[in-house]
Amino acid sequence: MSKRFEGRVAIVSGAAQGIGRAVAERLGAEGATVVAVDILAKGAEAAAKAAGGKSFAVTCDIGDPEQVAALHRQVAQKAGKLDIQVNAAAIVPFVKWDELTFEEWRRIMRVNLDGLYLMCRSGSDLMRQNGYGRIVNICSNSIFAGTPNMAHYVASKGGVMTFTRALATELGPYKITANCVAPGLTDTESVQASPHKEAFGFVEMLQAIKGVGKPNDIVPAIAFLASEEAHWITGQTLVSDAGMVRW
Ligand code: 4PL
Repeated sequence: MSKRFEGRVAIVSGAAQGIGRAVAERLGAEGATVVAVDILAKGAEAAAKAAGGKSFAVTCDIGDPEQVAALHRQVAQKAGKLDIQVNAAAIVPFVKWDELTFEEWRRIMRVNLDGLYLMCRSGSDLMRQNGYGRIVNICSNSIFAGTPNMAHYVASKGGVMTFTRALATELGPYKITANCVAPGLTDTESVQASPHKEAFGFVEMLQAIKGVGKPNDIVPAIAFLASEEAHWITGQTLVSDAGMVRW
């Protein structure tokens, strides 16, 4: 295992499960001090332990401005800096169009888009003190496919992509990159807990390369964009979905 993240401090949100958990483990294995962030306290603790070294957990609802501010204050105090932030925290809903309400729309926007903004706003303020930074936001190939039963999620992830473009512009002067990875349907706890799990066969039919996507299939794209050598790439969205969408 190469050690691309020795000496780096990396926040991973949504670290309790799924793609976030796999990223936390990989960054830790490659030498990073991982701040494992999740609203699920036990899961965040387990992820920090799995990441090893001086990694630690912070319980945080990313939709709450005060909790996000407190998170970054704690990182500054305990780790002294912030080099990398992988924003994987998101809610993956399954709601039939006829049952979608404004309240449900807002529940998803609050975390997937408002929460991402809050994390990037205060995380990048901390990175600017470094003159270095890597932000990797987790998008979804559903923004290209228009995946059913999650119109609000698709809208939130479209916002993730376009916000990341603007963020790249704003943070370029500080040598901070901001990019997205857009996974396809992936075998995570959130997907297994929802009717999305019934879609694996259909999704596989559309993929250029056959198989069921696992969190560790997505990790390499994220780790690359989080690495020092990806310095010439910013504002981009990299699709990692075995070729389900290719347009
Ligand atoms: C193709 O991001 O990208 C289902 C559930 N199917 O969350 C997703 C596809 C889902 C997706 C997604």
